[in-house]
Amino acid sequence: MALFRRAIEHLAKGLTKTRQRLVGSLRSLLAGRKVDQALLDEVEEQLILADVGVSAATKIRMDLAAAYSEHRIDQGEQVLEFLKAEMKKYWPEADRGIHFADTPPTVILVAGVNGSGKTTSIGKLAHLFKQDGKRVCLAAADTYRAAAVQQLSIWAERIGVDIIKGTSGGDPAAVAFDACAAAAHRHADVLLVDTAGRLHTQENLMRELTKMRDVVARKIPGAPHEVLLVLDATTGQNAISQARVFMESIGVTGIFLAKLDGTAKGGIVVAIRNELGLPVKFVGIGEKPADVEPFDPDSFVEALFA
Ligand SMILES: Nc1nc2c(ncn2[C@@H]2O[C@H](COP(=O)(O)OP(=O)(O)O)[C@@H](O)[C@H]2O)c(=O)[nH]1
Ligand SMILES: [Mg+2]
Repeated sequence: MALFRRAIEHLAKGLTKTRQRLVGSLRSLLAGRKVDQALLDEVEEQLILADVGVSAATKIRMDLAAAYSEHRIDQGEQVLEFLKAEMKKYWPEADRGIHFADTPPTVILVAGVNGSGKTTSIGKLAHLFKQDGKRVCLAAADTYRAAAVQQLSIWAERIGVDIIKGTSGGDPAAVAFDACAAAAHRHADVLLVDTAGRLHTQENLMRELTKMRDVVARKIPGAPHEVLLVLDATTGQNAISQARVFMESIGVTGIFLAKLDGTAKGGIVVAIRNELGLPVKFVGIGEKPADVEPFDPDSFVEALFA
């Protein structure tokens, strides 16, 4: 319970902008009003403004309208309670945890466009896993930019985990391959593989990532055990279309939603669930190693409405 509360407080801080935007405006809209169709229209509009996505907002409005006609909600204030309960139900069966390999190392490929927050999110995950007592290795397979390798090295040093690097400009798949061998040799529990987010063309990037996937699978049976796609929450609906491309090409198993602290459009979490059907596994809420929380709908919704 104490842990749950701490997660909510931590999340609530990260969700300040979204809460002010979404819940703040809903509260003032709903205060002292009786529910009617016009009010429900306004609620729907606020949800869309917070990037919940049109289809999710429409569905929520329909559920609200049904509850209204069945006299389950009548006062504006009850709408908030209804929304809270409704949003918690949005992630019923989703598998949010990391699938760890039966035989370590668990290989986690981390993909996403440049600047989405891959390297930072890898640092946070490494920190989280290390706190759990796991032995963590990082693979610097974004070999196209020297700065990228250096950035990951700084994180490795900061957190105190191993890093496997290749030669600058070398073959990223070769780095991933060597990192698998090294991680197994060092009895690592988890290997986090950083990848490039941009090549000359999107096709090139997807081919490169697919190759990396295949190489890793050849070295360690069952790998990659997770393919996490890092999305930048501040890019709103753009993130959704990006995700579709990655999903088609490399088979994403979950989302790391970064930079939730930097946006008032945190409703994107609902849109991801509704439009992509992919589990958000972690959210990033700042730039420090500890600024990450495993995604859990109950604590997320409590934090949003805190
Ligand atoms: N506020 C905030 N900034 C973040 C978060 N995650 C990453 N960033 C910042 O986003 C920028 C790009 O991150 P980086 O990890 O280099 O992205 P990459 O190109 O995908 O590897 C950096 O300035 C990070 O500090 C987050 O959760 N919150
Ligand atoms: Mg990077």
